Amino acid sequence: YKSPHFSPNRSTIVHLFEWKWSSIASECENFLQHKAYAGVQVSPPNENLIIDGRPWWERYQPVSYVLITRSGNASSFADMVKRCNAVGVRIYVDAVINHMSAGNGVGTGGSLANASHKFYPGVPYGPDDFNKNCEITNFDNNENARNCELVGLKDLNQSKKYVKGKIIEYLNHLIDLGVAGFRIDAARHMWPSDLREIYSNLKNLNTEFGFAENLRPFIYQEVPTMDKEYTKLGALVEFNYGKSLSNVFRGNDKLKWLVNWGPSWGLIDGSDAVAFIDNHDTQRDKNGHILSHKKAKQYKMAVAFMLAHPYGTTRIISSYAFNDFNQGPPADKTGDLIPPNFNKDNTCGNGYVCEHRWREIYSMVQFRNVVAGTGVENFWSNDDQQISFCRGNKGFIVFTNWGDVERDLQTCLPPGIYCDVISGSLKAGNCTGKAVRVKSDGKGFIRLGALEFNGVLTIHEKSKL
Ligand code: LAG
Ligand code: CA
Repeated sequence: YKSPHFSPNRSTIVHLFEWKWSSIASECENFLQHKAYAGVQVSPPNENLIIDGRPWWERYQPVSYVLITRSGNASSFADMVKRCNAVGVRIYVDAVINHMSAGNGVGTGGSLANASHKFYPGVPYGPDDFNKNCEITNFDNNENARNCELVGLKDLNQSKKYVKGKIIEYLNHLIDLGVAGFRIDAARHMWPSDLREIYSNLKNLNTEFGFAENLRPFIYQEVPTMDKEYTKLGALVEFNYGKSLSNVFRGNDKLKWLVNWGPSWGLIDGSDAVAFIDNHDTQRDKNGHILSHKKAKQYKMAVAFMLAHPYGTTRIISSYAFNDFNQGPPADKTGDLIPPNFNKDNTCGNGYVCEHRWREIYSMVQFRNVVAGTGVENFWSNDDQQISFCRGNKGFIVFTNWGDVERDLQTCLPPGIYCDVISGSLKAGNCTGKAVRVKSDGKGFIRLGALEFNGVLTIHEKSKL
């Protein structure tokens, strides 16, 4: 359950938050495959409660497991998975299986939700399929956190065979359609023993979509603290990763300490971890400690560091712009989603930020693929806010968070002239950014000013002129 089953020479999952299935299918074909992205995390595909004002979080209020949402229906979902797999991009589903909706009403597929009496005829679930009425007040208490309601969401009783069966049926349907795995929403609020049984009843990945025989789905669980009970079952999203790196690149900690980035910083083992800077929840945190597109220079540095470092399975979010917590994705008056449009320079319009289309970010995804299998070597720091390191003899990266870098540094690369893929890119043999001359001893003279647009410089095997 811990392998994402990426295609060869690919890495990184991009969360296309609130995108339509038809837009994701085109994005796989037109952009993601060419930039060597490995996968897409999609918003929950199952029917959700329609909530006034259409906040993004209505999708975390399930009404049934029918595949009808604002992102599309079952056939557009199936078409997306097929087309993305055909170009080597895997699909991972956000699986909301801990609970059903908190409110009464109608779902995106027309099913009723009678939360007051716990009837969800679209599944169907009835009152006996839920835990007691109690609110989660103590996240550290397993009984309370797992058998009570999370922010009022009706809490399913997964210890019931019937409930497990419905969840298994839903996830297996998605595996039949060709998905490669699941983000398990609110995993901390379910018993590990129940999750184990659910996972073990999942089918192998569908070989019709190019997967080898006998592959288990990739499972990454939303668990806020490092917890051995869950790492036994599958991978975990590592919240401390983005917390610590945001702190570093905000200038509250020195870059030089990144020399031992990894479990020495209190992170879980990299092979258990999905690493990310921000997600759809943390980018909306009131305290603002987590870096996001809203603080672009530092954010791009943190993402570049993540993608340059071998730790974990990396994930980035692709956002729409928002001003307040509830604000939903771009939509017209009838509530239909408005997809992004695309500018000449690759950026998105119609209210989408599209971090995954920023040159600094997709160039680092390529860097990660080029240097795969190598380690961090020749870590250098000025004993403060400037660092550089090599990935084997294949790639080299420099950061400054304070002061100008103007010196010879060991790049570990064979002699030649290389194009910095952060300030520009290599196009038809020409470098549109800064060039670095690597001498026969592997050293190159590096200029990276503290006030430049980006605080990173990156060269690698495939950026050689
Ligand atoms: C998650 N991970 O484990 C999701 O990443 C997170 O986005 C989900 O919460 C949460 N678990 C439940 O699936 C989101 C919003 C909440 C929202 C909830 C249900 O962050 O704000 O709650 O989805 O839609 C909202 C209101 C609450 C209200 C509740 C019930 O914000 O005030 O009590 O709905 O009506
Ligand atoms: Ca629960």
